[in-house]
Amino acid sequence: MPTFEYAPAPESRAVVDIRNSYGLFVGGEFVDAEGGTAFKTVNPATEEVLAEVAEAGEADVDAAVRAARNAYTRVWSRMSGADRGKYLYRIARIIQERAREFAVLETLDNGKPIRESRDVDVPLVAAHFFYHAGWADKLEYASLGADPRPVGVVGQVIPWNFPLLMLAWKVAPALACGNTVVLKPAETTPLTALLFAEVCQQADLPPGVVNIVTGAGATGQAIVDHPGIDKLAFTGSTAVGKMIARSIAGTRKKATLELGGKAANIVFDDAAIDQAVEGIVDGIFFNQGHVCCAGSRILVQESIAEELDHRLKRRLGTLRVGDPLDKNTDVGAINSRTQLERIEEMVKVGEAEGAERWDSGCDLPVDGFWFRPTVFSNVSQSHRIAQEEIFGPVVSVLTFRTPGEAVAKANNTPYGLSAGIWTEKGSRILWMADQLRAGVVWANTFNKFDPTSPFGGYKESGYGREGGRHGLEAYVKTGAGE
Ligand code: TAP
Repeated sequence: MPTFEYAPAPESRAVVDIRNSYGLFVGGEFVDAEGGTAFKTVNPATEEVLAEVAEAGEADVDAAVRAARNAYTRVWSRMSGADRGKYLYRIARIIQERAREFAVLETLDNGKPIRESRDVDVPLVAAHFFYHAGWADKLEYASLGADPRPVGVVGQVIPWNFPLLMLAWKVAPALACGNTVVLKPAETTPLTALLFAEVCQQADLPPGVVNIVTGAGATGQAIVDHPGIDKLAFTGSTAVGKMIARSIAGTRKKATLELGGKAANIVFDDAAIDQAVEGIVDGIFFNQGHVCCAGSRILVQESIAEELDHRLKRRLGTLRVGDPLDKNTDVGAINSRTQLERIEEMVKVGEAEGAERWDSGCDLPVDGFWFRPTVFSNVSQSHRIAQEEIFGPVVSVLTFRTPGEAVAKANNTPYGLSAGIWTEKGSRILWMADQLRAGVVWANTFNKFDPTSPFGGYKESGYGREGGRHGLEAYVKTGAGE
């Protein structure tokens, strides 16, 4: 099908001022790492080195935990909820004021289209801080239990797919409840967290309330193992989540784990089919499919499978893959070479298993890390591409005949993070939502996020909830406890 030609509409990167090198943010200041080691962060769309970032070792993590403890004991846990709320409102407003800067920086460091960082990530980040600012002085009315009090110093480790948004999901509730934090962003996407550190300075947040230590897995492990951490909040892969659960077993540390997913997006024969196609596109090609709750398995009722296949592929032919800073771009760059290799490997596995591979055939830029929107059909339940997370722009299509079969297939995965249902029938939506073992079920939509709504998984997708009133629970202790 012919597609419209667009003139390029690149967002200017002049709005961001990236330093050559960054230190760690500890006790309200940027400091050098003790060992003096650093790593580079690159723009995945061009492979250009954006900056050098300090790598925190155990001594740096220890300094950050001590700064957080100091701030907790002396200032933050003693402050009234209303006063804590004022800081959170201030942070939210500064993020809104600097929204364009954050969006461009996120797109440069992560590879996601500017359309998404500008219209989804950054507005949701501000919304999370506004929402939790509102809770700060109302915790005793949140049905959390008697006398809700902060837990203490919280260690937070986040992934690269929504770098600033995952920071907001972690930092906003922790601070609202009176905790202080030591956060590690992912190695490939540290820059917006470091810009957030500047926002903390601009908001005059008391030093040590937020500490940001950059580094790779070993830095994350040092946070997990530090005896001064009272609670851990982790988002990332199920494999690392399991390691963390093992590391803290037998300690007094509390933890919430937000892990992987393999969501079913279920399309019934009475669904508005073009809307369902848009929902599928949003479900798996949003953020290059680097989404834990991505609708990576389409379950389509057999009678409309052929029509859906035709319409979906026609639609995918119109997706624009390329320069993430171009406002016309639908699908940006894969976040890293490592992730691209993982996707390529899983696609080879799918072909070897006998599934039928199709891709949109679009041109790809020469430099950087790219993958075409890809559809696998003739997939069966036992295929690895139907069971394992690919975390890229690749979707597997399976069919079903009855609602019962759809439920059985949707639930047949080690994960349980999200699911989608497309049907005109309200009673079927309610019945399905009741049967599906998924933390979030969307009906006639997909990938909708809101700070007021709890998010989290069942089974190997982890435990604990983030967002909404439920998300506060992990950040308080109640009753007569110590
Ligand atoms: P991971 O390798 O698990 O990395 C997540 C974070 O943990 C990163 O900051 C990582 O550091 C750090 N880390 C790695 N090894 C660690 C260790 N031994 N101890 C402590 N921290 C450690 O995941 P990823 O490949 O970056 O992200 C993709 C995965 O995250 C997918 O499976 C996806 O489903 C999942 N995810 C889940 C959600 C939710 S909400 N459930 C959201 C986003 C992503 P480095 O990156 O610097 O190595």
